[in-house]
Amino acid sequence: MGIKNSELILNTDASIYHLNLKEENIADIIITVGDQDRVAKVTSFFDEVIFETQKREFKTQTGFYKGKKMTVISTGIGVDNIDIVLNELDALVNINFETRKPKKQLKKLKFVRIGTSGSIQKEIDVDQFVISSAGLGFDGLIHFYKHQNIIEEEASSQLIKHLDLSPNIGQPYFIKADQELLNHFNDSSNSRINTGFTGTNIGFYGPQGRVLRIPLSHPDFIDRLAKFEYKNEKLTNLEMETSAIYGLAKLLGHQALSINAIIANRATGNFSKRPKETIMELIEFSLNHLAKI
Ligand code: R1P
Repeated sequence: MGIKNSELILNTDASIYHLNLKEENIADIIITVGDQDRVAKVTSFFDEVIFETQKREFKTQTGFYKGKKMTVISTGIGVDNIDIVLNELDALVNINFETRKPKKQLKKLKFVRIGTSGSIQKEIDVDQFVISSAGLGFDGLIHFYKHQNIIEEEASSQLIKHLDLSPNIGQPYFIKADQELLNHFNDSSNSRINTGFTGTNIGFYGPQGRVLRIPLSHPDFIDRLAKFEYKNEKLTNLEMETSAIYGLAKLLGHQALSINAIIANRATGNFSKRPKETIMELIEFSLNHLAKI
């Protein structure tokens, strides 16, 4: 018996439930962005767009950039949406929708997130780019799946000790980027590129140490994160998707890399004066590297 209708949900046109996509609609290279309006910004560089659809916050366009087929999809905000996007895109290529069973020959997709983020290091200022060598998940998503050997145990336990969070917050974990993609994008001749650990949390305010009106349970959270070092690498930035993309991509056998435009610096209190331009520049940088893959 195949996967039940309640678990692998298909629409009446046989597209997958949330994304409204069929296998033939997507490329093997997938660019994820948070903001649905960023999809068209990415494809504004394309030679042509051959497919597009949208359901809820999940907008998809597929086309060609310098002759290479790519799909751009918006995930909306947060790891809960990443669970949907990664699982449904994998299902499109690796589950036979007729038999409702996993295919024998599994396909490997390349995921590149082009996101925005806040730096927690003074020297990584606004308008810089950060490539995440690892995602640090505070979300717990990965623990709902059976997993082995995908968490960097030593780094995670050192950080847990260093942060000393109350037990009701849960235990953060490091998951590495795909090494091949990391090497490909890590352009040392480009002075805007930084690499480091990216913290992924389940909220924008308290979980990233921001105070508007509600005081924090751990007021020194960001300071402690900024001081953490493991094998000469620091926690560079905070956002809301990377660790989940890294974790699910590893579990499903895909490659993933997250690159973020720094639009806020939490250490100096600055916000970019040209966030739109910086994001466009990161998109161009990412596309040019993807074209050479
Ligand atoms: C918060 O403003 C959102 O922006 C960042 C965060 O990860 C979160 O999704 O990324 P995106 O600009 O890619 O959405």
